[in-house]
Amino acid sequence: MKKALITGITGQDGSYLAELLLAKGYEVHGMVRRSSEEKFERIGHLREKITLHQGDLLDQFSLVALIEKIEPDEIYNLAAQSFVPTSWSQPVLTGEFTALGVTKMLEAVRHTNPKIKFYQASSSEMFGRVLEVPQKESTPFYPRSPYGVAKAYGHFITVNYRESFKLFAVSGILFNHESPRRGLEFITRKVTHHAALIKLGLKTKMGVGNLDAKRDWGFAGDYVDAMWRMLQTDSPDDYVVATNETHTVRELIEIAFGRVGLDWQKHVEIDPAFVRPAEVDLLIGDYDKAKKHLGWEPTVRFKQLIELMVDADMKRVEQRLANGEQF
Ligand code: NDP
Ligand code: GDR
Repeated sequence: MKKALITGITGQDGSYLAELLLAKGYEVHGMVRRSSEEKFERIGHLREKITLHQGDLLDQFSLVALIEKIEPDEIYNLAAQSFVPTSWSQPVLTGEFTALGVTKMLEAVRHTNPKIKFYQASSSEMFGRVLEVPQKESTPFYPRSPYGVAKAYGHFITVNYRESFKLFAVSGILFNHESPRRGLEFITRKVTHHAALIKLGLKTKMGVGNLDAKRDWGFAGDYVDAMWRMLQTDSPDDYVVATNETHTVRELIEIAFGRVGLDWQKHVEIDPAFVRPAEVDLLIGDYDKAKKHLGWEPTVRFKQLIELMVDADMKRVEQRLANGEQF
């Protein structure tokens, strides 16, 4: 039985990856931060099947101790400060978690067991002000936020440890991926959740920032499968994971509100508080290499993804109402 350690297991991707690895027969371990109250909603249904350990990316020895204890075959480093706007208000913390945290994980692997296969969660935000359309593995980076800069560091340190120490370390350059488990502050989930709240009469307005930003949005369940595939190859490499389709925030809102029969223009307002100091205007990924080398392709397309998220939010809000919750 293979053993996997997932950092960031309480996040969107961590929960889908844990499900996937369990289905493949893995023994799944997750690293979680200590907090005054446990918030494990996304992995609540898996609690009996996985083992959780306390640890923190900021604490080098906690990482070493964890690897020595678990002796994993594979490590998926998904933990990060992942919200782009927070990276302007907390740039140092973002650098500590999202950039240096990767070196701490790689050092822990190198000093405990360099045979462990290591996955680093890199991001299309590294392409930033894009220097090529569509973006592929060879496209140069031009990050536009402290988050993007930190991820570029995480990417290159992963490549460097592969080349310097012959670690089986891969960097998955994943474009935006979403699901009903997406955090409420990210634009897809913010929109689908608000569509449900407004439809059910619990809110009337939603403030947003830049409607013209374009993203390549895929389904998180598909993307964690690509992560796993990257660690099953004969030699470590880097891969873009995307859908090769791009859509504006405006289109996203149109589809989500349309799904519940609302005219979005009556409910959506521009709020400058959500406009970023520097924007990534356009992202669209070329996943040809992942298709050829990993046999990976997305199965859920944009409209289907947004509609399934709206349907899930409608159900969830209706359930909370039925339980007598106040909004
Ligand atoms: P989430 O924000 O949902 O999850 C982030 C996870 O990291 C949480 O489990 C969080 O724990 C954990 N974490 C944060 N800081 C620390 C720390 N110091 N020590 C230990 N754990 C920590 O992110 P996603 O699941 O969406 O993304 C997973 C990874 O993929 C992230 O690295 C993200 O940057 C990257 N990525 C995501 C993309 C996307 O579109 N979703 C695209 C490309 C890359 P807690 O619950 O305690 O907060
Ligand atoms: P992103 O995702 O920054 O691409 O990072 P997000 O959903 O936050 O923003 C996407 C685009 O929507 C525009 N936008 C708004 N965004 C938010 N959050 N709230 C708003 O009100 C709003 N209005 C417009 C943004 O300006 C942006 O252009 C995500 C994260 O998961 C990262 O961790 C990951 O690396 C990248 O995707 C790939």
